[in-house]
Amino acid sequence: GSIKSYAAVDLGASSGRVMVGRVGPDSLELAEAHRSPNRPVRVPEGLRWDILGLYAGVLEGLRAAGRVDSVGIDSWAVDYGLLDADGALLGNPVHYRDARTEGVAEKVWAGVPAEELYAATGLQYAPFNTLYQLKADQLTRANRLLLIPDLLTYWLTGEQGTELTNASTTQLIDPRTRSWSTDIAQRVGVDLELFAPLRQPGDPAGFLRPEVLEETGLAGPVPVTAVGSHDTASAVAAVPAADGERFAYICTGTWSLAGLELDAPVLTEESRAANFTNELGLDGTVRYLRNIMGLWLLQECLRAWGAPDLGALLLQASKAPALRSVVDAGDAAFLAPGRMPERIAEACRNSGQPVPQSPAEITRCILDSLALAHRRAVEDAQRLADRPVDVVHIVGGGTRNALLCQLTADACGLPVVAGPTEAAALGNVLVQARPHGLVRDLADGRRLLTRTQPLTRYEPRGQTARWREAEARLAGA
Ligand code: ADP
Ligand code: LRH
Repeated sequence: GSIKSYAAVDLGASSGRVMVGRVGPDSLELAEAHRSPNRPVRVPEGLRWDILGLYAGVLEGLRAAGRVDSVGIDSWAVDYGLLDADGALLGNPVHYRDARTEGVAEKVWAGVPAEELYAATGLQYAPFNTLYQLKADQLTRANRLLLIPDLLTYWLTGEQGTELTNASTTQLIDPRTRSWSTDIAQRVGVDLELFAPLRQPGDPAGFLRPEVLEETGLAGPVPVTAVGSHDTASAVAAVPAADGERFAYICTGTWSLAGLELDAPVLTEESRAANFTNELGLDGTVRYLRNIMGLWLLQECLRAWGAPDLGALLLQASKAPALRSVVDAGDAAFLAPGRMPERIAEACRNSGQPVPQSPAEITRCILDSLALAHRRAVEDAQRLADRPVDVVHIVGGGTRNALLCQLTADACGLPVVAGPTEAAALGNVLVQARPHGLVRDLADGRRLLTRTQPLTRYEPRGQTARWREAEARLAGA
């Protein structure tokens, strides 16, 4: 028939899900087939992903999904599995929040200055960029590196590749040529032979192996399609912007990724100093954005408080005094897990602000701080790229947090359009629908989204002076 079904595997840092998208010429529906929490595991050697548990969840999800016309996988960026010469996984993939990369970047910069790295790759500095992780790893037995979605694709199909949007987070890609930076790789001493050949979103990535068909109860052949395998690339592809709209986006989940979609990278020294990244998007676009700690801050507090009811807590937070204390939600000091309520309290104390006490007060501090960081990123991006915007789109799990959306509208002084919640899965589905002629390109996919997805609009409440004051308070701290 003219309606096709696609399984979108979307692995976020907080949960892994398999969604089923049904796409017709003028319809798009998404349903959840399977979801399970993604819990990193701390073992004596460090923080690891439970990659076998995640893969088991993928198989369970495909079984629940039933007959589909193809499968696509996206996940968080930068992390990878290493394979030996026989293609077997060498140990559990290391979590990007693991401490092994401490001090590694400085060593790399001794050989290739940070300025040159940025000019060549356009990538923000983060301790976990694949490049730094590789310099921290023992690679003697490694024959192949597969980024997380490529690893799962390999397990499903037996075929190896390196999908481009996610490859752009390794710090080994030149965003102008959209290909490997052989110069940087050589100078930092990374062997590009470790990587499988580049794949473009939309490329075929093989078929489910017979064993996978058997385990999932599916009838073959079931093709796997390379999608924008970086979850943020898929999420940005599902920003429901109207034709010609001048928009900024914020992908909110464990992280907040806030910025602009551009057609060329911004590689200036000013952009580097502001720690903006140029990651690759669909159809030749660049995702020019800043990483903000995001709802991770709240997730970690909830974990410390024994998982209280989120809805009730957010209601209390909405009644707590506004902008009493703010912390720098862009600060990498919040990257590691553990003791989050205490760390937030310490940051408030050290900057001479009132120390939030109750969970409601701490939650309010986090949401005010996130909205403030959203404001700064949206303003900085417009200035650095010389591209003014009229509206901010929020997508991802944070769209379910109405307080965060309203505060972001207030802080930015711009209308916020919130939704879809499962943007990464929708972006994943829209790319799979391309080979079937149901979606032509980014703009076409966005037209379908604006017609089919429920969106909520938040108007700014005209309090920009208060946000400016909070911004100055943080800058002066
Ligand atoms: P990731 O893809 O990084 O795992 P998600 O996009 O799934 O993250 O977003 C997860 C976040 O969404 C949670 O940390 C939580 O703050 C928020 N969230 C999820 N459900 C709700 C809800 N019912 N109300 C408010 N916020 C929610
Ligand atoms: C969000 C995300 C983000 C990366 C981080 C490691 O899930 O992919 O874009 O910076 O994880």
